[in-house]
Amino acid sequence: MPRFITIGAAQLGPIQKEHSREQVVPRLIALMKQAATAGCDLVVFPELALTTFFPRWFVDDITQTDHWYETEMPSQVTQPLFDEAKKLQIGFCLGYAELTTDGHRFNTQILVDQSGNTVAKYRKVHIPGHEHNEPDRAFQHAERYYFEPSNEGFGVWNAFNARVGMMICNDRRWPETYRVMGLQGVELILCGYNTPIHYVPDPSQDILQGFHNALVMQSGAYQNGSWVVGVAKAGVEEGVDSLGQSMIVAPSGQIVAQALSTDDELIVARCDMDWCKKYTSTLFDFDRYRRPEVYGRITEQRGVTKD
Ligand code: CDT
Repeated sequence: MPRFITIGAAQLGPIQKEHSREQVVPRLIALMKQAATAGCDLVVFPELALTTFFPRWFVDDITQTDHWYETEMPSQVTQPLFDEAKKLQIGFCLGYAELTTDGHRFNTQILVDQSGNTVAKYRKVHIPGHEHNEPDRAFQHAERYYFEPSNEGFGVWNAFNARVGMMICNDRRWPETYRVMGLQGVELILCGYNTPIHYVPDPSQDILQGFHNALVMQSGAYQNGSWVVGVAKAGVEEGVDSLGQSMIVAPSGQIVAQALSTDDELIVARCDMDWCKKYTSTLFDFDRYRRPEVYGRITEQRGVTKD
């Protein structure tokens, strides 16, 4: 009996600095309603979906930035999203900045089921960018100042009648991310991202951003026999252009749906979780073919050694 999940990737256009959560949440609800009309069981929103991508500014006193973070989820302002999900019987995945009661700051993504209950929380593991102000840059990417890396790793949860994992933005560039989930039988990986196009120092690399975005998610999907849903916050936000090209990738590595705009845009695919087996029971039958005894360096060392 095939296990289909109809999934909506709800790309967001820019959220400017002055846009409040009270303005953003109705945008998310509008996309959620579109997804429900399209028959979606689950709708996926981007990384830091409630605010502008604030790590582009450096502020000397981090406590002055608390307003960018959520201290509770749902909160009064995000509760309508949970209520709408319950009413429409649709699940969702949402990225936001989390400030815990004991003062820890994480880049977080949650999975909420069709009853409006949070069933999983993931905190970003690979934190890119820099931790100090770099005034020579046109804009900052100070994620390492704003967020601590999670040590909780990559969980996989039973949800939506599938094995579901999550990753956030830069995580998608690392093969280890997918493989750790692959080893837990993942069938569906949900990923929000904010990818500035002009961050790379060599401008000739700008045109490769879209290629690399697709490359990592397509290869991660194929090599682990999993669906991957990558969802962007796109367009020109506070003068910084960010990649769109949100996509849904099949376990074959093929892109089955892709956003065309850099605005709020929903793309949809009907995803058969049993397609995963075509890869995980043949070429990527881990139990049969993997050789962990010769992969020790992957966990034993961080950087390159040449001796
Ligand atoms: N948000 C995020 O992780 N963005 C990174 C770009 C970082 S450039 C320092 C990405 O991998 O897309």
